[in-house]
Amino acid sequence: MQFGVVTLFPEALMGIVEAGVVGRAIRDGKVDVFTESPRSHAHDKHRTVDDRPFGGGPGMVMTPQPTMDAIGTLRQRLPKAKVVYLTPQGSVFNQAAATRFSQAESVILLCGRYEGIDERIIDSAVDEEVSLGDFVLSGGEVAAAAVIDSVSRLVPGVLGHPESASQDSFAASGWLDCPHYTRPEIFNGMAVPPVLMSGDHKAIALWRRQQALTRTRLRRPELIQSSALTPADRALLKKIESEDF
Ligand code: 9D3
Repeated sequence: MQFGVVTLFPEALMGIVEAGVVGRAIRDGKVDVFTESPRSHAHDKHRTVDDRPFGGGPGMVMTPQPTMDAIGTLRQRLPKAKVVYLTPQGSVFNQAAATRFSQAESVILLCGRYEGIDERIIDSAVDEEVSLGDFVLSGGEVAAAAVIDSVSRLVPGVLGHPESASQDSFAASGWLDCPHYTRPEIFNGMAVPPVLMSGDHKAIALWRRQQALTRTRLRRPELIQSSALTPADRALLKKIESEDF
């Protein structure tokens, strides 16, 4: 999987993605991340990439030419790549979008700074607009790093067997995960739930499913789709709802 990233902060972007699982995937040649800065395509004395908004108002807007030329440079290497603009105006990124992107050979991610980019860049070069959600970031780099991370995890061979087998929250069931515990058995007076020490694998699986369903129901009720519930889940849910959480 190849990612091209248009960013004014290539070092910051690479600093995030070169850590951990994705960093190893890059070193193993399973994932490639190329950056291109609009700054390299600005030819005036001050290498200007932004200007004041027509119509007035606060902040600055990224001008079309340097950013279009940076996209063009990445396109030479990634001719088939879709261009995805990270923006608060986009549709909210989720695991289904990550899966869809992971099926492509390559993606070009476009990071904005300032108030955003000139709309004509979007009209002429952007295929899709994606947001991380309803909160304000300073630019697209943190969002691009999140997209690269989540998509790379879905590339075959990037996760080792233990990790891929561990059912990721969302991907696996669409529910939140159950709580996890490790040694010591008692920490600051808090014990591990006894069922986890029982060796009864059926009871453990039932407890974990109950915990996952309970916290999903409490924290993210919109994730529970009744059509996806087994009869056992329905019974658990009925019990949870009667128990006045
Ligand atoms: C405070 C500035 N806002 C004025 C109305 C608008 C604004 C412009 C640019 C808000 C954020 C940004 C920069 N954000 C991103 O580039 C961004 C982002 C985000 O802020 N939140 C969630 N997902 C994303 S993806 C890219």
